[in-house]
Amino acid sequence: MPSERAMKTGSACPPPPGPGKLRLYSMRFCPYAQRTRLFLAAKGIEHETINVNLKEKPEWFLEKAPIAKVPVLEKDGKIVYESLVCNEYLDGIYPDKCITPRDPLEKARQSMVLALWDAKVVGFYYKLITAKEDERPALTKQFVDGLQYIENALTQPFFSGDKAGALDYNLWPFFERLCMLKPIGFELSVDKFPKLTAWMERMLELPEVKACYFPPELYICFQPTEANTTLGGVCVPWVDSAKGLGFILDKNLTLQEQVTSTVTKASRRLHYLRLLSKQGTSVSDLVLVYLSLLRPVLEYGHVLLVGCNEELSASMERVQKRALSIISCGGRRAVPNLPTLKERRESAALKLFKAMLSPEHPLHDLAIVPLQRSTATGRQLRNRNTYTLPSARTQRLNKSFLYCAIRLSNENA
Ligand SMILES: N[C@@H](CCC(=O)N[C@@H](CS)C(=O)NCC(=O)O)C(=O)O
Repeated sequence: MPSERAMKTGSACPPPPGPGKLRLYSMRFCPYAQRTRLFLAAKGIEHETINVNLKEKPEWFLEKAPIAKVPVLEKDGKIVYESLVCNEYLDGIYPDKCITPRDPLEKARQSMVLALWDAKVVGFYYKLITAKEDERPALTKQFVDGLQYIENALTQPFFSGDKAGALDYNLWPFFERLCMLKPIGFELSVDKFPKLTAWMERMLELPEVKACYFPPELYICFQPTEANTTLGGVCVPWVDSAKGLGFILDKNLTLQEQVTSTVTKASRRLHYLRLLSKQGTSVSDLVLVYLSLLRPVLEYGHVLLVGCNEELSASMERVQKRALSIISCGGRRAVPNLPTLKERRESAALKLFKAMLSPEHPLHDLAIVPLQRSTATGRQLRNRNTYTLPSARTQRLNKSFLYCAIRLSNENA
């Protein structure tokens, strides 16, 4: 079983694998490590996996693997690194179900296609992921031109012949990740790449591919965020914090902090309501003041608070109750029934989500990401009115606007 948490700097070196046991050092989302995971799965090799945090590499990992990259194999005190080397090594020490071609010419052919991949495609793929908007058209063209070489190299159902083989497994991880280019406008089209798209469908059916597969939404979560993003055709830079209408929105801001800040600001404004009430302002005018001066503070960006807990929700609701109590002079005057802030939050979240489903909406690209599932070629598994909620890795994600809005939409479908 892979170690639950990736091991990082300062972690103790795990004891070596027992005699005859194989260990893979990996990183869950590394395409190169996936090459080796595919070989291990296809050959049915028993092994253990240790995931390594590549941003904070453990000291012991650097000692074992001077190249400092995954995948790395360890067996009987011996270390092997580099994905292609690892895979050939696996075929060497576990000769059953040999995947590497034995015929020298076929082996050379497969290596040459991989060389084309390295020279003409993969670099543009990585550049595209982090490219600025104005760099994308040229990079996309180079990427598409490079892919054409790979399309042309596919002359049988699989790159390796009738069955998937080394070249298929070594290329596949990058195709599984093509979904990461969708938000920036690239999709592998059937028209332009009929052979590659059909190959992808075939690959997705293989048990070894399924065993090592991650759905698009997971890759998109792990996308580097240095790149600018486009909303409604406008390039929007990623920032760590932004100020607006007296609020500072920070990437580390918690729902608790945001709610506390809005409640504090709104509560201060109750003072004006009290003054106006003492001066004999009518109920209807006081309600107007509440609706235009106070409630907007409580509702600033409230769709983002749709997943907040009961306690936070109640603290906002209390401000509205105090306002209504002031307007009603402690219950002596009749006041209109106002919807709860929670009801308004949920209906605003639902309304925004529905609007985002329209391709014209500037936030459309953000809405469709969670709705794309498992098919790497971009088929949407969308059931007329309900949407499949992708699994959320964290509570925070699960409580975020899109997840809550999808749930609300499904409940209302
Ligand atoms: N040529 C290597 C590339 C492996 C590679 O780039 N792995 C990445 C993760 S996807 C890595 O370990 N990066 C760590 C680093 O560069 O510091 C192979 O085929 O194994």
